[in-house]
Amino acid sequence: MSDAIEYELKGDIAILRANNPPVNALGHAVRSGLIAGLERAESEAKAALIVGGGRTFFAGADIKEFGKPFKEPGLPSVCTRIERCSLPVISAIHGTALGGGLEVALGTHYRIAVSSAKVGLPEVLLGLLPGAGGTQRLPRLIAVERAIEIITTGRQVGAAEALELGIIDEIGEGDIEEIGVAYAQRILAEGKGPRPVGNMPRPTPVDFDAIHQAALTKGRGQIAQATAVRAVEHACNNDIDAGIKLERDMFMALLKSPQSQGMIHAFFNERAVSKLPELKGVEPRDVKAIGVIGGGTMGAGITVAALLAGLDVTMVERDSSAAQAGADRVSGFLQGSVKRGKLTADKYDAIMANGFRASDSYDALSNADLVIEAAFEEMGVKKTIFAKLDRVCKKGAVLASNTSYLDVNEIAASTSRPADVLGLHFFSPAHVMKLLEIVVAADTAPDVVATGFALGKIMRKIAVRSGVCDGFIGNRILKTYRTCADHMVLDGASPFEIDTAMTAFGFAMGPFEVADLAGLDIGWATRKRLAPTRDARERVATYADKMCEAGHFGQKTGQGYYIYEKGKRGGTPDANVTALIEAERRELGITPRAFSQDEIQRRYMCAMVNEAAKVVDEGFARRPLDVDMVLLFGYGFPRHWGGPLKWADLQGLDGILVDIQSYAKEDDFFWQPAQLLERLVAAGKTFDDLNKGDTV
Ligand code: T1G
Repeated sequence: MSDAIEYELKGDIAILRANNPPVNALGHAVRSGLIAGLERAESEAKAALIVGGGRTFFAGADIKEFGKPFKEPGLPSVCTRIERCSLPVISAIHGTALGGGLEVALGTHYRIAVSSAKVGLPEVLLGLLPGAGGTQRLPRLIAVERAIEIITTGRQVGAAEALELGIIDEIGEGDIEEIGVAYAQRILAEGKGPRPVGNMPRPTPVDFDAIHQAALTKGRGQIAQATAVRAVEHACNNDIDAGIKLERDMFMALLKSPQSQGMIHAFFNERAVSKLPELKGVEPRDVKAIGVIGGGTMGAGITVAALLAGLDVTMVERDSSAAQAGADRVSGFLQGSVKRGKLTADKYDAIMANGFRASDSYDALSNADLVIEAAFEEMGVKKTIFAKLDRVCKKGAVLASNTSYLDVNEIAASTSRPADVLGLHFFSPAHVMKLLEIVVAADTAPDVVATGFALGKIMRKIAVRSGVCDGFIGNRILKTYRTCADHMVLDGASPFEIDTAMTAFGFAMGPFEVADLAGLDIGWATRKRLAPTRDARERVATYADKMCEAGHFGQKTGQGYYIYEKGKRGGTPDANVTALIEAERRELGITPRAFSQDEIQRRYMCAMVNEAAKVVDEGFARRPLDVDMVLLFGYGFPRHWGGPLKWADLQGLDGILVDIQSYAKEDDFFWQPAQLLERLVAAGKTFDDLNKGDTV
């Protein structure tokens, strides 16, 4: 017996206990151990119990095995072997039974869980579909529409809902193994034998064509969900063995798809990104009470994110009325969490009574372990604030700025303790967006960097290390691909065509819709800030300045690239913008030309990849995966591509370089090929090779 599955005979019950920490992934040793355990149980027991050791039932197939040579027994055959066991087989579920874990449970004959357990088939979140009978057994066990919803969303289902749906038979309390043994003994006492799900009637067909189309539309380019719908359709038209074979073929096809490679890249790297070798063994400073300077949208959002993470927060504003306004904003955000069921009313009361206070005095920060400044984006304001913090904060307090582009080195220099200063760049709305750029200045101490990452973990953010350059990682790259979009507008594409093209690529919104949402005045201020040092060769679209001069800042003024009508979702393209663009083309002597959707997407993405490669090569991002995680969690990059540099690897870097070189013939200032990209192509390597430690 492999020690990945421990075997223990307890009376008439053979216990097969998973022992593959941390999540009992169904690797080869576990799969072999299950088969061996069943064979032994059939020789000496009257029932078999499958249970997870440690903190959880099986969390699914071992994703680390994907892409490696396949080793029998495969999970589908393990589940079928369980189902055909001559003894009744019971699963006892705690923690999470996900993917192949739930498929193992569906292969058993009876299922019991503790109330805190969760089950699910999240394969679509990896660009896959359940590949070990999940699409065939679940719709036999529960209503087919419910099965499709669970499979195509990949969501986790709590024990109570699982019981109500029929996924599990009972909910028990206490030690999972004791519950499982007692349930198995009861099954025997009641004279119950095996109850194969696969022998249950085929599910009743539903309108699969309509559901398939809806899955394609909702998936915005993703294919796994729609493919899974067709797999469930096979369950309606085939016996279990034939259905499982068809499902496996579909699974293997998806496993080879670029989308699955992209989503598996995202899965592992959203975890790897905050594990920096340089921080190994570096102890973060203790953070329990934090201060937030500023009660505006960002300050209140950061405050709420910290409060929801269990931190004590003191907000400081310039005077008592601003402090009250900030407190009201915090209260409003938290009441929104209560309304959405993310926070109980009692917890809200406790936070507002004990965990939060607003003040107009910096003295209130004298005990803060860490302070985050979220005030007006102007260097003079920041320096004044940090000088005050330097005076009032205790020794060892970490002083952070939420600035989105100002030089953190300069901010640090306005204090007597630059080693305690870093940037913590949150993304708006800060209590919703997962990304946190940890901006490390020249003098920032390693344990202060570690404290930034520890705070990110407490606040359940995806924390990414960034060096200090204009825009750090995300906004610097955004400026480049946004400029590329403006160049295409000057040359003939419309903002609306570009938005359509990039939503077809998989973004939730195109760049001009995003600009309208964020506020056109932000870009306007940036263009004015950079104008004095701008290179004469740089092409800058000025039509947008005319929109801002007319007070059209986007959604907040009801008009930007689009016209927004009260009560109506989305906006309507503004014909005035088209007129402004045409006028600018005439001034520049440009004869507009057509852009296909493919060309728009290709240019946009090449600009993004090229700048990202420079950010990595210059050391502002530690690895290509860091850039991928920034774009995924801060800029709505479609997860099924894994991030811009994973997308580039999947497309082929040589083709991307060729395209950039051809664009450079039109504009060799904007399109300067990244040297890292040239080196990778010359060496026949990928960005992922760099993630694995390769160098070029
Ligand atoms: N395979 C390999 N490693 C895994 C893993 C898995 N399935 N799940 C987690 N890990 C690693 C993870 O990378 C991390 O590693 C450590 O375990 C702790 O994870 C045939 C084909 C279970 C809810 O998609 O959702 O079954 O960083 O930090 O926050 O149809 O892990 O420590 O080195 O996330 O407590 C389907 C994925 C697979 C579940 C626990 N299953 N995992 O969350 O810990 S495909 C999934 C999760 C499949 C079949 C198909 C979460 C969790 P490291 P963690 P956590």
